[in-house]
Amino acid sequence: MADKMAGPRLDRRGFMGATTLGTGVALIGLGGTALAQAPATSGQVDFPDDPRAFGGGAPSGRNRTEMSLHDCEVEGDWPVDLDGAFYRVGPDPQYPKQAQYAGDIPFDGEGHVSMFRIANGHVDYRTRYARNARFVAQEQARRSLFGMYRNPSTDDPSVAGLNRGTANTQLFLHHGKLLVFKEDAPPVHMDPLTLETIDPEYTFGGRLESQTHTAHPKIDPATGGLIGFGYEATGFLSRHVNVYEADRNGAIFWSVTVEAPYAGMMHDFCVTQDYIVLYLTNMAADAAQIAAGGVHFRYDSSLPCYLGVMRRGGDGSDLKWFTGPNLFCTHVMGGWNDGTKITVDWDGGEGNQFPFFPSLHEPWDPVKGTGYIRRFTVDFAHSDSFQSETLFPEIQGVLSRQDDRFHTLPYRWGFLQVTGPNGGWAILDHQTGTSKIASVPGYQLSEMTFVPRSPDAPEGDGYLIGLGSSMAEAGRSDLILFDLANIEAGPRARVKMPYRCVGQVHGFWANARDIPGATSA
Ligand code: V55
Ligand code: FE
Repeated sequence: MADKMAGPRLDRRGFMGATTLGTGVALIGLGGTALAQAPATSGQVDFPDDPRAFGGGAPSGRNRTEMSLHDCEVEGDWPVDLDGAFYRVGPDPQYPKQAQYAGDIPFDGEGHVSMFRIANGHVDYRTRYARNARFVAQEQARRSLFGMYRNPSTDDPSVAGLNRGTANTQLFLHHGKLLVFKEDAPPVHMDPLTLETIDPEYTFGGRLESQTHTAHPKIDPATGGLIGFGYEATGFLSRHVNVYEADRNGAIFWSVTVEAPYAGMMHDFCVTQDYIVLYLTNMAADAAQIAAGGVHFRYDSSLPCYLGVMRRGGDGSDLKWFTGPNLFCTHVMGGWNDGTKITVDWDGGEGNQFPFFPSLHEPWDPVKGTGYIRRFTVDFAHSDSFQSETLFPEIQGVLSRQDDRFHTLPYRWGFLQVTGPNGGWAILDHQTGTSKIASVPGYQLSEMTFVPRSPDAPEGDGYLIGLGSSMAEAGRSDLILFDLANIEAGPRARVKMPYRCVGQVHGFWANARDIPGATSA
């Protein structure tokens, strides 16, 4: 991929590029500006050669192949008692865009889900597209019918009013269902073993009030319940945010709709035992840009970002929007509350972290876009604004994670995707304030997911799992497992894939005991 990109593109790639989106996805795009030499439209499936175009450049920028590989080749010491599935999802362009939309951004690719089913030291691999309304319509038409990222005015008239969701960002196993998310639509429900699409628009039995759903819901470890939200909840460009909680069986028992100061990207949120913590970034929905045929968002550094806090289970009237140092935060690492005092850790930059969305006031700045762990603190009862402190200043990265069994609670271990040439997976110890980096020489690593050594293992006792791309082998993929008890020894085990796997944004680990029908072969 790198060799296909010229000059200034290298900065962008060095910043987030393949490190963020994993194998096969070049994180570039012109965000609404037409390419100088748009490819001619024809009936043939012919992706543009220009790597800046949607799905363009080397074939590794897309995959499009639904695969099954029974009994992959494994190396090293796969823990025989590890029994579960590692799921991943990312955008994988189904069709080239119509010529005038070739400048669309990678975030608009159709969601391609992959699964490594791991049991008894054996690993089976399977991938399937999320067959939602958009995918099926385009499959039948044998061409792209949707225009720019989250801009329905650019769609083919034949798909007017159809769900535009791409199911390409993150997935969760909850109440036995694999739910695949894109933040502008309800989830797609897929079978967690076959990856067959069961419901292209899952609404929790009709009880989801929001028209949208975050890619980053949370599971409360105390109850097993699912807490999620949607922004632009009551319609395209609406300022409404819906927050809900479902029990461990997926029954929504709390749902409240509140209003944000403006419509902007709210990618992730934090749930504590007592509070919901929203974050509105100044990646603002831009009606004028949308009307002009561009992408949904424009970065507006003059707008304040807001931390929105309300009690869980209330009617939403206690919601307070706090301002603070105007940081562009994207992913929550962890958070908790101690009485009315709330702490939330994010990865975040001083400026826009997404170079492919247009900026209103200034050119994209790679230094301001660089992510660090930002600890936000606020007293719900007494503060007028929130405070921020940068933790682990020696570590720069994106896509922060934790041992998800400790979300809502005080936590010790955090993980971060480290950007730059010596990239890898950072392991952050909040108790000692120390950090380590797990890396594999010659490999570029995608986002990692924490895997508990056993379902009841102590916090942080387990593994990090994720994909690596071998730079010397044209990006050929290994599934890599580090044992957190001994990262210095390098990967404890690998799956050697015979090809470059489909790219990803995020991944999720599910234990076999939570997957209906999973029998250890
Ligand atoms: C993100 C990803 C998206 C999106 C909005 O990583 C935000 C953040 C893959 O799509 O549409
Ligand atoms: Fe995300």
